[in-house]
Amino acid sequence: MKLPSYRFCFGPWNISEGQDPYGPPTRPPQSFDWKLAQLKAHGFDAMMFHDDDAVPDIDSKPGAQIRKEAHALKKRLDNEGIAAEMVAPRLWFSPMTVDGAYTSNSKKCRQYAIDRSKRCLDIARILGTDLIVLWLAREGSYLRESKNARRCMDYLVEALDAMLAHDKRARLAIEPKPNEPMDHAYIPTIGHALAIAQLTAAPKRIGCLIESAHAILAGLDPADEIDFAMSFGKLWSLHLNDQNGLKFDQDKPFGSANLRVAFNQVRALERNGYGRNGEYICFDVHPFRPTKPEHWLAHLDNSRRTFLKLVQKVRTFNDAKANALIAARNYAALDQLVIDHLLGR
Ligand code: GLO
Ligand code: MG
Repeated sequence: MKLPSYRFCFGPWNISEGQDPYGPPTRPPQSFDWKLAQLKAHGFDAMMFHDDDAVPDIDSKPGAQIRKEAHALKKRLDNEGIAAEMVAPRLWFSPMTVDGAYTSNSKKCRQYAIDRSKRCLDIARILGTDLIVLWLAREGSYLRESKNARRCMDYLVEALDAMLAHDKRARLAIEPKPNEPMDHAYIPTIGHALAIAQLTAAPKRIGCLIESAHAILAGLDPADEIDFAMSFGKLWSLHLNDQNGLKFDQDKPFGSANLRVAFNQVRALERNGYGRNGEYICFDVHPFRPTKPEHWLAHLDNSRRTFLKLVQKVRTFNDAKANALIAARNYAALDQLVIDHLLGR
């Protein structure tokens, strides 16, 4: 069977070193160059970037220097034949974003977040992508009374509008996540993302990115989120991974915790034609902490392998039989049809 021509990517942070809140790295730090070489050696097509993955120490550099370094990176990517899928402002590391970025209570901090986002837009333009990803990490609250959520919606719209005005061709893909690092995020689901887009000056240029684990953490089925977003033509990027229950964000390999949920995500992508407009399949996955350096990229290779195998499973699923069972309301048999198909008998 001919495999579909999906294109794949990941970010430098997906070759992580193993640190967690309870322990230090378990693998030695590696340079960006090494990570780029790995991406290429493993046959991926594009890289996702945070603004400071592209231009390190971005906050300490003037605009001209940032642009110069972005141009140099673009040259290197071109030489390697690697595309930049998107650029995302990393708005959760700076002392200015301790209590939120766009929704901080401090006007000065909100302005920092907007200015930094504009730099991110400039970098994306230079790297040849119009896609900006907004994971709204600290836009939420640890305690309900610490922020005015109503006012925060205005702040978010203000920030989105400032970005839309800064680059008239840019598209903003909101990546919702219901919690972590915040107790509660203000834009926890795709529905929230698409709704707030309507309050901005250019709703057409705001779409979304679904991450499997984030949907699961919101108590939702990622396949339904995909169908929902794609019925609006709004799924502009995707972070496939997996998640075992309502715990911390685990970023497991795609299909690792629940193969059937993964199968249904691929099914939703296939029936909606994801990728036809140039969208990439991105894996936002991390190595298990005990992983040895020699197996450092296995979680990425495995995620792609599982994805492609599931594409085959979707394409060989007996739809006629399934439809007959649906018509007969024989859901027990339908259930088993899926299980047998996934098990390969
Ligand atoms: C964390 C997010 C994070 C983003 C990345 C791009 O939970 O999934 O990995 O996807 O920073 O903005
Ligand atoms: Mg993600």
